[in-house]
Amino acid sequence: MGKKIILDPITRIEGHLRIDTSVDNGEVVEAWSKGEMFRGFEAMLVGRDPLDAPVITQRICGVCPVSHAVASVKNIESAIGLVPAANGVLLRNLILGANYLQSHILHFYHLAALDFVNVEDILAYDGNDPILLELKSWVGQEVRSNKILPAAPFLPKLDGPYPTGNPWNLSALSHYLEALHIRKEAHKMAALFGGKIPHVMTIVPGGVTCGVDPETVEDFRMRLVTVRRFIDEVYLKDVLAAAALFPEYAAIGRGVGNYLSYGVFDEGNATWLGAGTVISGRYEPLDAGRITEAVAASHYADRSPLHPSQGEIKPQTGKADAYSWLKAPRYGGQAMEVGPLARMIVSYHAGNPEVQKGVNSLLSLSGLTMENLPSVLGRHAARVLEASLLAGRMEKWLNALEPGRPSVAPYVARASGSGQGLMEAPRGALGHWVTIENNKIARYQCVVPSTWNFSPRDDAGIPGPVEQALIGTRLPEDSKGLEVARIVRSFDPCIACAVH
Ligand code: NFE
Ligand code: MG
Repeated sequence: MGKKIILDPITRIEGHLRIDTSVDNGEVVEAWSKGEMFRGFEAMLVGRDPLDAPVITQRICGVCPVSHAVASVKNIESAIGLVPAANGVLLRNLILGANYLQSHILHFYHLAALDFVNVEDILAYDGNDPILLELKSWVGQEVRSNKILPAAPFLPKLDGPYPTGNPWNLSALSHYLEALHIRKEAHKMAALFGGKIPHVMTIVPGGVTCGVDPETVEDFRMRLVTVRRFIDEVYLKDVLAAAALFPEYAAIGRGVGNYLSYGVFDEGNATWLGAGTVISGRYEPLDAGRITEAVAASHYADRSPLHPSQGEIKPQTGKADAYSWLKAPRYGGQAMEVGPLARMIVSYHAGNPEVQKGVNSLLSLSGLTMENLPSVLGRHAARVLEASLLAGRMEKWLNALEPGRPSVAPYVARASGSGQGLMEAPRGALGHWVTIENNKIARYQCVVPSTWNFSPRDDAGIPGPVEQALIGTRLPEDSKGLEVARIVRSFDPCIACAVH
């Protein structure tokens, strides 16, 4: 006799996500990913000046605003034929890089790692370390009052097997606190060149308005050293510890097996992390003409499927068979996984030597293999690898800045045109498309990383990547959905972005 496991809402993520699963004979046989809200950013942009787009689209999200700023200015630049200044491109990489580091650390320590931590175990520890005492006081209060305290978001948690008496529990919780300070450093880095964060002020079509001041460059460099040390000495070790403690998660949450990257971090005419797809283990260059969005299972009356340059916004409640406010992006009709794992796999197959070396070293350290990299553990491992490689690369971009040279090219408006801005946000492939008519935005469409990963079924009935990652998962008899939550969070969902 089958049963349903419903997680509603999924907590410790961005936005409103509900996951339904049908379980038969201890196995997930069906899964539905449901975005539970409508927002309307694309509609708000119609009729506005194109220069409003980077300002407004950043407000889609407080976690990845820099990505929307970069996608938006690339989009406008492509529509009006503007080439950004070299310093501006480097500064964008640095602001975006700081936001990536912040986001990856946030995801591991503050959103996902608690899925694997025996929080109450902390009460059994002896010692006078101030962090231990602080943790014990919070967790003790939570356990006694049996409710969530604002200061300590560790409990309640889903029932299930957690490690007891293992140093991992203390390590993960104390690094939860340290990671808050490290994220503050990363935020300061983004604000040094971005003016403020979240929602930076300086990224505009043509470049970055803040200029290159040597003192600010050195301030950024010092903070990067701190963040990089944390990634290489703490974050990486904690991911490896989780891999050693939960080896079964190398075989859980495999997913769709197709990977997409638009490429990110501009360097000359190329990107540091490359664009392309890997389908059935084969690399192909990116063809942006193959991107579509379908709405058969989505609450929209749009025509379906459509290329984003022709995208529509016709919300429709009560539509038969619709179960999500996300659309269903597809590439040549296929569901594609996006995100750090996809970027590492695409760059690896495209022959990026730095990524190949990093992936090979990660596999030997973690005991993972190329075959089980697509998994819950593989996604966490790919994320920390990317953070580590990126922190190293940012040093190069800092060194390439040229004080005294312009960081922004003059903006000359065009009355009409159309453009696309493709880049990679921390969570994966992000595209913005614009049509300008009579100096105003006539159409603006975003197709966002979590829209790819958390998409519902498409017109052909093909489930989205997360739905496919859940189907086939074996669950213990008494499961309350902990395994489901671990798979879902490995994709780092942001439903605020996904619906926009
Ligand atoms: Ni709201 Fe975002 C990232 C974008 S995800 S976090 O990363 O774009 O869908
Ligand atoms: Mg959209």
